[in-house]
Amino acid sequence: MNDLLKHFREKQKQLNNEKIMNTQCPYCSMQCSMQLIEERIIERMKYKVVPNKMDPTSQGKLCIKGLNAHQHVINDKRITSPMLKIDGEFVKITWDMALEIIKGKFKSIQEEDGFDALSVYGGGSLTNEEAYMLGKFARVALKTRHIDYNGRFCMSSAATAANDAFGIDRGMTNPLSDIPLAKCIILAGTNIAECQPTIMPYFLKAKKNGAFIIAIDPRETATTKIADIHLQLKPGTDWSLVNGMLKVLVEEGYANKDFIENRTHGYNDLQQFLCNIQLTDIVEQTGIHEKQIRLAAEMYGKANSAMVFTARGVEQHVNGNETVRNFINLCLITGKIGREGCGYGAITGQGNGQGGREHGQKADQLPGYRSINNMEHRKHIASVWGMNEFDLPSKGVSAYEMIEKIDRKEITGLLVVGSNPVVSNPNAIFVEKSLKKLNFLVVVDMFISETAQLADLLLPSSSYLENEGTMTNLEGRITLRNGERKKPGEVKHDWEILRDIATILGEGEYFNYATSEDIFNELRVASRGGRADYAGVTYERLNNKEKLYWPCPNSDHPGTERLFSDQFAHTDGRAVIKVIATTPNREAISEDYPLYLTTGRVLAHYLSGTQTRRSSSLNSRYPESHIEIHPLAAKKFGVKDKSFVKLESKRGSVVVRCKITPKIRRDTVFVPFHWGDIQNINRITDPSFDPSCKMPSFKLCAVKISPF
Ligand SMILES: Nc1nc2c(c(=O)[nH]1)N[C@H]1C(S)=C(S)[C@@H](COP(=O)(O)OP(=O)(O)OC[C@H]3O[C@@H](n4cnc5c(=O)[nH]c(N)nc54)[C@H](O)[C@@H]3O)O[C@H]1N2
Ligand SMILES: Nc1nc2c(c(=O)[nH]1)N[C@H]1C(S)=C(S)[C@@H](COP(=O)(O)OP(=O)(O)OC[C@H]3O[C@@H](n4cnc5c(=O)[nH]c(N)nc54)[C@H](O)[C@@H]3O)O[C@H]1N2
Ligand code: SF4
Ligand SMILES: [Mo]
Repeated sequence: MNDLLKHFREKQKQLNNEKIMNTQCPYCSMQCSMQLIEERIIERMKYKVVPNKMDPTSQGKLCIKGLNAHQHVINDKRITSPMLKIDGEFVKITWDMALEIIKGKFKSIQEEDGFDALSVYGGGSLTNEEAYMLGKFARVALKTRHIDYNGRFCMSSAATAANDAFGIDRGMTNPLSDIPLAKCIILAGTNIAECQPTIMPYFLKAKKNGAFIIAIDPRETATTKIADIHLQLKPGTDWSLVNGMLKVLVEEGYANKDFIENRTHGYNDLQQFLCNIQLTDIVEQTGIHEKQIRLAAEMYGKANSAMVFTARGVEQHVNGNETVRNFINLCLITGKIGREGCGYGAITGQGNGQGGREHGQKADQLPGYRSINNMEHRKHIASVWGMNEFDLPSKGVSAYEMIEKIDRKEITGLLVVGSNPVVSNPNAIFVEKSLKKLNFLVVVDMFISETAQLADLLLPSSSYLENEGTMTNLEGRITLRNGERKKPGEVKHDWEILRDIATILGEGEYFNYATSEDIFNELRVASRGGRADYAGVTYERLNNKEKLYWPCPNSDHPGTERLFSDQFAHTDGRAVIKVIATTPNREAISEDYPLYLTTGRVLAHYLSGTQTRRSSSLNSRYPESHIEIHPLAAKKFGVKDKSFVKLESKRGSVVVRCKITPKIRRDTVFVPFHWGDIQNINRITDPSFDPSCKMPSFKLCAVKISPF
């Protein structure tokens, strides 16, 4: 640029009142970074989004959601002051009044119903600092055991499986840069093309390098299109399909004897079990041809390097944990883990899906991935928090179980921070009915979501553009998001709200933070020595653009890009192979309910849709929900393309637009879950859950369909 041009540009910036904000997308686990350029042209604001070419994860790419994320931030429906419900209407009040009301209500609930009658419900969009603080707030300021978060519905089965198999749970065991090095890739129940779009170039590069890609999904999606083989199985049968692949791998000599002997336990039992199962039974269970099972196994077995990825398609089932274990078995019996281009990844979902599950907003957990039932862990955290370990409450119950407790009036007060449970919990009609029984519901949000509509008190929270803090991406890499935009109106950051509530409850001394960095520095000490050790991560190192993956135990430590190179995280250094033999007890199809329903996402919307339905560019792409149904099933049940249809399960019904497509199995229908009210698909989903981790069966229930 010559000097004259530079001068013009500077003048233009001043005249136009241009503001450049560095930020990160608030949506998925890729956490793509970007600049938002806000320009005032006379009275109108103009926005331009520029991807960050230096971003080591997104490599200068953004998807449609990232490009339009700011639209919800500037939406005039944002709540900008506390609001109290009076005679069914929300009325603006001051923060002082709001805090006084909270103090009065919380104290009376504690006195009348006990400390555990108050509960806290968090989310994976919160920064690490806020997730950490929420856990501390529940235990220290409210003295309740009842805290859980939406990650229960997201990562819990994969987390349990990884902890049990490897001794540690970090979504991906390898950095993204390992993907192009893999010669075979399994994508099971993951629709990355719509859910983490900027990860796609890594897989396309792998394909260019000769990788054989195996996709496992009951539907053909933008992701399965890149696969060399698509196993379009019956929903909920992945565990069995993998048994077939394991059997072929063992019989064809692909088991890695050295690796099994030196680095694992449990192979002999698996080998014996596999001898006794028949591929013909697996073909029957899964609907996948034997030739395809053999081909998938052989391609995985003979590849020098290979990676296995799972996501919610295989995880959100009553046996999600076991299904993930079986996918991990593939890596363990072949020794394809802990090396370049070899590993496992549960592709995390929310922006801070990874960090949000490490620092204590889960019912059984303390910061640094510590356990609340472990005496040593309790002692460490109590000392960091400056309290007596015996005053730390014990383990609470999972998110949906908290709703059940609310229904039974064992919990009478609830604080929701960053979730919309009325849309995102299974069996939503029951959830809404239960929340209405609460004595006091406080919701902290940017909008009046379906859950916020039920609140007694609403507190306005800041957006991603305004709130500084760290997020941990799908690789386990910690990123620092700036918060350069001024908060509108009376809005506060979640951490400020929690600090102010703690203070009015008389517990302010434990929450004496002035910045998010103050909280992070305490988190570092709390996580020190834990499984998710952040002790060596500092704002300074992150600002200097160091690429830090946890564990990072001290400030000289470079962070851990690839896990399990020499040993696993169990005390004996070995991983555990497990036989997955049982048929899960899931809702079966019948004459009355003849179709399988599975649920998921579309590219333009995010989760319960609170944010993306308030973004004009995103909402115009998908203004309403739809059902994908096969042409033969549509004919059988007399439903027409583009018409409204009624979909019913034992629990309720929804009305959605019919989309006839040959891309889905004949026995299965698919509905996304981004809408509320009569289009809320969770009105009909099955709340049965995996006993080990309490993951509900979002991906499978029995339904019937009829014209509306
Ligand atoms: N656009 C968009 N992106 C998102 C999100 C969003 O809401 N919208 N949410 C974020 C979050 S929090 C998450 S957790 C992730 C979720 O990311 P994904 O898990 O990839 O998304 P889903 O669409 O829920 O499910 C993935 C696939 O599983 C398939 N599936 C359903 N049942 C089965 C089954 O029984 N077996 C197999 N093998 N596959 C099955 C579905 O057909 C679907 O294509 O996405 C993140 N990214
Ligand atoms: N049927 C079906 N149901 C599902 C799933 C499925 O696949 N199928 N997937 C499940 C999964 S994986 C997930 S992760 C859950 C997610 O479901 P939810 O927990 O409901 O997630 P969101 O829609 O992101 O809700 C976040 C709410 O918090 C607000 N919010 C966003 N950021 C912030 C913040 O920083 N602070 C505060 N205070 N508020 C904020 C948003 O405006 C929104 O109202 O849904 C689950 N439900
Ligand atoms: S939604 Fe995910 S892939 Fe898309 S821009 Fe945001 S972080 Fe990146
Ligand atoms: Mo999720």
